[in-house]
Amino acid sequence: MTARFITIEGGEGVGKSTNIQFITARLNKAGIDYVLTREPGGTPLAEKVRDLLLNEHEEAVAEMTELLLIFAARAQHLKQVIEPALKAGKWVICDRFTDATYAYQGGGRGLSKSAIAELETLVQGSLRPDLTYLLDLAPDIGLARASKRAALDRFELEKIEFFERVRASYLERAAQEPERCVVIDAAAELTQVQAAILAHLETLL
Ligand code: Z5A
Repeated sequence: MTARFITIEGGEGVGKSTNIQFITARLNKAGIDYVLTREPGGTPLAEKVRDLLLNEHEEAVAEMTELLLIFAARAQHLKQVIEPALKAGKWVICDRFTDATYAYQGGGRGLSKSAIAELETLVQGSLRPDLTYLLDLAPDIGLARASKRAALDRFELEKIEFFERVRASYLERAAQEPERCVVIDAAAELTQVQAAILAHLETLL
């Protein structure tokens, strides 16, 4: 079976972690060899960059610094984990990838999408996900779900307008690439969300 690079995207608390567990359980059942990973992070060095990105600092983090840190972590992740796995014929299931950069740094922070596209090509070459599940949910509901967990990180401290822009950017990208992006209504009951994911996933298996 051809190696597949699948990403799961969406705003805070949309259910990415919950549904990734569901997806990998189905892959296990099908006997598919896969690597489960996440961004920012996925290697020891990239996880250190993740800490820098998610934690608050004494100085404000400049938008461009944030963008470059994200791509620095991604370069390491690609080299150490994603590319070797795909080369070895494994599937890669990744919790967030470059769509998140277009959504958060592009839509949320207002950085130029052409600058993001240039870095995307520099760091990834022609590598893009084969398939992306975008879990779509109104930010107020997602943030309420997420707030039940640990302390808020640096992104979660942003105002609701930031997350509205993130959501709009995700939906815009999904509309531009409908053959890659499957938009799932994450406001539905979990069983319904998982039924929608499964209906699509089965077509790959
Ligand atoms: N970031 C960036 O800016 N640029 C980039 O390029 C990349 C990332 C790659 C990483 O956070 C941060 O990095 C992120 C953007 C930035 N911003 N923040 N924060 P992350 O991905 O690690 O964390 P997150 O987005 O905050 O994810 P999360 O909080 O872990 O949420 P989740 O995984 O999507 O949700 P969950 O934990 O599966 O579910 C949340 C709760 O809702 C939980 O109690 C579930 O049981 C419940 N749930 C799930 N589904 C349902 C349904 N359908 N109904 C009811 N309740 C549900």
